[in-house]
Amino acid sequence: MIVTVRNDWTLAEVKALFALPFMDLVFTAQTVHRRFQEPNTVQISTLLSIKTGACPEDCAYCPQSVRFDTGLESQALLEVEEVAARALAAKQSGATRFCMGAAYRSPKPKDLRKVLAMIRAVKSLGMETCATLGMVTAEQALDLKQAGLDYYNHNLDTSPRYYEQIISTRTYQDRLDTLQAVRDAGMNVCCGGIVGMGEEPEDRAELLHILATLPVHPDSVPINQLVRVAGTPLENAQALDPFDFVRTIGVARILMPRCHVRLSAGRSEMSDELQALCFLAGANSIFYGEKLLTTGNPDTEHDQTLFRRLQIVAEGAPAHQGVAVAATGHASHAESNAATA
Ligand code: SAM
Ligand code: DTB
Ligand code: SF4
Repeated sequence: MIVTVRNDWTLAEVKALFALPFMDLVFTAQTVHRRFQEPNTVQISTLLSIKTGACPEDCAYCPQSVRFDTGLESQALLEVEEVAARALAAKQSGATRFCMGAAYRSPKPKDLRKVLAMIRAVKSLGMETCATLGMVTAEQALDLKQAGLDYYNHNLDTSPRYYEQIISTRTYQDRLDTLQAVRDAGMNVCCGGIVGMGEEPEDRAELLHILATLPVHPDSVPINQLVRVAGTPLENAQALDPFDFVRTIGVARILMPRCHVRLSAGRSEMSDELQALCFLAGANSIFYGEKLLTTGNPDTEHDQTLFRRLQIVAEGAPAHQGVAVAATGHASHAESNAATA
């Protein structure tokens, strides 16, 4: 099998991957995974909500929108020292990347200055830095890059068609513009979406098609399963067939062989076996720590046990630290654009 990194996938090809028999899809995804990624290795990110709630946007999935009564307590932008202390604790428990999330439509200049100080503080701990602050301009993206921001997370969330039913306060094009500003500033792009919002299978295919035909594939692709939060318009969304979640991971892996596919929100509702299937289908990144932004995530002890049971090691962490529990004995990432299996 010839495996090449491509940006010219057609929607028909993406749909054909989704239509593969489940075992064929997982087998193909794992084969691609092993050509481009370190097997048995998962990258560990920790999330911190640095500004919580009272967001003016109307994203129908989100507990932080000011428009929905979810009982969430708002929290103003944290102090730099507190963020640095939380990052240090995350590092000590095995995380290599620290992601700071803020419930903004887009950051105001005064707030951005404080976030830049947070980025410098986290970077000085030797961690990779990531932020998700809503829309940013080209100038703001350059400021973030200069402060030492490695990754910027901004999701497309779903297909353009279904997006219209989920968010009205910013357009799909706004999101693409932010991604371009981030790319142009030289930062790594972290961009994915949410599944289980009541979308059709075609919407999942279209989302992945758009991600896989961006000028450059995102470096990280978070695949979130909707966390159905009471008080949001999607609180009663129908649960997705777990195999369709795995299919989404597998197709993302095949389309974007070099990226980190992150098994993101929704792990608290997944069995260990389902998570293992996601890793088999090519997921190689997770959020680690007992909270995502405002909702729960598995206990760290539980994740450590899961990693030990699956002999998964944390990317970039020495074996004695936290979740790094075994050695893989495998060579480094495949480096060429095309590999033959
Ligand atoms: N406010 C910024 C923005 O929207 O770009 C950054 C924070 S926002 C919470 C980051 C991402 O979290 C969203 O784009 C969405 O993909 C994801 N998210 C939010 N609520 C979620 C939920 N209930 N379930 C799954 N993912 C969710
Ligand atoms: C992403 O794609 N998922 C994370 C991160 N990027 C910022 C956020 C998930 C949020 C889940 C709902 C919550 O905890 O508020
Ligand atoms: Fe605000 Fe981001 Fe939540 Fe949308 S997803 S309501 S922009 S915090």
